[in-house]
Amino acid sequence: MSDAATAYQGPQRIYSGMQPSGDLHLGNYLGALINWVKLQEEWECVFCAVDLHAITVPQDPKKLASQTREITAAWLAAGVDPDKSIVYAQSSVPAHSELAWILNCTARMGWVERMTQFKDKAGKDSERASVGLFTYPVLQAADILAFKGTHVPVGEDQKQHLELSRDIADRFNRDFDAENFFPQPEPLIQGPGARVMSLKDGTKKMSKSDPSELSRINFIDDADVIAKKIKKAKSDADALPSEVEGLEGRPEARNLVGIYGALAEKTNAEVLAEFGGEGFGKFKPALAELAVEKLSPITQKMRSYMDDPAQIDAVLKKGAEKANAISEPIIKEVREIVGFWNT
Ligand code: AQP
Repeated sequence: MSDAATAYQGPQRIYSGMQPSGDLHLGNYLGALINWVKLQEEWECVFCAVDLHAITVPQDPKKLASQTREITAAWLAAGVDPDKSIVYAQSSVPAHSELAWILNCTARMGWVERMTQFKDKAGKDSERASVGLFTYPVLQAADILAFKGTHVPVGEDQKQHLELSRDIADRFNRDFDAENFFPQPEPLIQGPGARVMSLKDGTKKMSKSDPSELSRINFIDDADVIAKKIKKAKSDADALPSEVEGLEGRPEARNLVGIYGALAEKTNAEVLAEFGGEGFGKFKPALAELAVEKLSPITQKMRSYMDDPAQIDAVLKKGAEKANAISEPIIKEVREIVGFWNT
C-alpha cells in the first residue's frame, strides 16, 4: 500500500459496478460478483449498475431500463443483499456526471490514451468511437471517488483502469492542495475466477461483446445450453496434466481447469489432483454438471425477481436515496475545493 493510501483517514468502503449492457456471463460472476457477495459480510459495500458507462456504445433506449433491472435481479439472485449493501443505478445519482467532468479536467490526455481497453473496444475505427468511450475510465474514477471508495473488487481486466483512478485521485489532491481528500482506491482482484477466458479462444477474455454466443456462459442459459457450450468449448487432444506446470502453453485447458476450480472453490492443483490423466471427454461433462449445479439455482431466482419488476425498482430507488446521501456531501466539498461560486 502506498503512503498516500495509508494516510487517508476516512471510512473504508467497497465500491464496484457492472454495465447493464447485455447478459451477465460467467466471467462477471466469477471475476466480481462472487466476491461482492462475500465482501458484504464484512464491509460497507456500494454496488452500481453503471448505465452511464453502458451508453458509451450504442444501446437500445427501449431495453436499457429493463437491462438495468435484469442485472440487478442477477445480483440479488447471486446473494447481494440490499439490506446490507447499497444497490442502485448510476444515472439516478447526479454526483457521477458532475465529478466525471471535474476529473476530466484533472486527468491528462497521455494517461487516458494509454488505456488498452479503449484500444480494444474502439478497434481500428477509433475515430468513430464516442468521446464517452475514450473518457470511460475517468467516469469510472468518478464513480469510485464520489463515494470515497477505498477498495474495488474487479476482474483482472480492470487493473489498468484502477491504476488510473489512483493517479487521478492523487493528482486532484495535489493540484488543489487537498491532502488525502480522496483515497487512492485499492483494487481487490481475488480468486481463481479473476480472469475467465473465452470458451472459443483461451487467450481472449470472456466478454459480453464477443459476437460468438458459444464463447461465454450467460446467467440466463439453461442446463442444456450450458452443457452444449462446454461440450463445444475449444480444448486440445492431450489428457489433463497432474501438475499445474503442465498447463503451460495450453490456454484452453488452463481456462477450463480454472473455471472448474473457481466454481468448486478449489485451486488448479486440487482440480488436477482429481482429474490429472483424464481426457476432456471425461472432464467436460464433470465441468458442465458443476456449472449447472452452481448456476441453475441463481438463474431460477433471477427469473423470479424478473417477474416482479416493482420489487427491483423499489430496491434501486431505496439504493439511490442512500447513494445520494453519501455522495452529495462529498460533491459539495469537491465544489468548495475547486472554488466554484455558490458552493
Ligand atoms: N472474463 C472475465 N473474467 C473475470 N472478470 C471479468 N469481468 C468482466 N469480464 C471478466 C469483470 O466483471 C465486472 C463487470 O464488468 P463490466 O460489466 O463493467 O464490463 P466489462 O468488464 O467490459 O465486461 P465485458 O463482459 O467484457 O463487457 P464488454 O464486452 O462490453 O466489454 C468487472 O469487475 C470486470 O472486471
